[in-house]
Amino acid sequence: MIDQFTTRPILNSRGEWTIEVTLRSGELTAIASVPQGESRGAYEAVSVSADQAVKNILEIIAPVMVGQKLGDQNSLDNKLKESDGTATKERLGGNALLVVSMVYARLSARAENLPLWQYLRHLSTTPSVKDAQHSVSPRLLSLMIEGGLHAPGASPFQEYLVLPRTTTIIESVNIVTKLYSALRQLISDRFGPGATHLGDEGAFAPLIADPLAPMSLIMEAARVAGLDDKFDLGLDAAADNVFLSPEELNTFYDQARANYPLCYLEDPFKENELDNFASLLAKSNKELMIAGDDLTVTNVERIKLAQAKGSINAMIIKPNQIGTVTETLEAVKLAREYGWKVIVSHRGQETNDDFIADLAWGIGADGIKLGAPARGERVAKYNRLLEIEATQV
Ligand code: 2PG
Ligand code: MG
Repeated sequence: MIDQFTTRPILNSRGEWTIEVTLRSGELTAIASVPQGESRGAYEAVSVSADQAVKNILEIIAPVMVGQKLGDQNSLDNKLKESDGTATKERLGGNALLVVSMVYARLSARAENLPLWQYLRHLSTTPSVKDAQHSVSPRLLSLMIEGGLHAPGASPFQEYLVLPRTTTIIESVNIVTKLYSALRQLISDRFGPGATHLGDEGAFAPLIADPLAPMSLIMEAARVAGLDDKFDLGLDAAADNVFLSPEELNTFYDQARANYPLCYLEDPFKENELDNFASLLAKSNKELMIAGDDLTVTNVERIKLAQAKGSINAMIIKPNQIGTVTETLEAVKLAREYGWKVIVSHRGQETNDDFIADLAWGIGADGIKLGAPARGERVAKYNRLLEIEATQV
């Protein structure tokens, strides 16, 4: 049973306020905190200010929570949704609801003496995942070069990612750390040591106008490090913040695919351009993952719409886009029914909470998208993935 509940504002990785909640049940304690998006989709759950979230949690949510039994995520999340009562979570805030939902999951896992990923696996409503004792490691999508809203002045596109061609996290991390280091050297040699500054997610953000140049820099660094056949490339265009026409974007994607081993393309068009997504998917080979993020916002209504239009074959999962753990799992279930790949993702403004690593493992995600393998709030997730992998038999 929950007997103590505290919350307070803490800082996120961009020096802005977010919220942390501590929950106690007898001797057991769990803590959780929530991230915040920078390039947010218009259909995401509404976030309120950290001060308002603390107030809402203490005055409205805590009285409902204290005395609740642990281990019933579904009914807890339903109570949270009912207390808010809006479709967009605008009354109490998706951030206020999610941090409570997360900390409840973590404390429930502790009460059942399970690692969080296993507790989440038991909740997973996808039969093949639920029954699996362990899973293949999620594929890493690691950020090497960033731009867009995360590094204004650099590339108009938000994220140049690498996806190691290996089956374990440890081998993947070895590849991305070597590549990150080679890339730092290359950028420093080519543009001067001052050019190795970082964007908000810890990746390099060189001020080069040609949007294909980051791909060639990554491949050049890979050749130097002997890694050029060890990964594929990915791009999160975050197209809602890119001022190019759909025709210009299509030309760019054609060029990128013709010249680089691109296997992943996220938000290639704006969130309301479902038909443009669909045309790109129709003309692509099956190997290219075309993922919705701002398009789908972990929301079953948006997911159904994207399916009806034939827009995507992969989807980003971000719990704070929707506001509770249960709704996150419902979104995963539906995406799986449609045969899409599912990729759990961090956010632009992170905390050291590593919940998403357990989530990725728990749902048997196809991938997990993280920042660069540097900076504490990003490294926390890598290290938790490594820890979970080390316990797999
Ligand atoms: C994205 C994310 C994470 P943000 O667009 O995929 O990289 O960014 O949290 O700013 O929406
Ligand atoms: Mg995105």
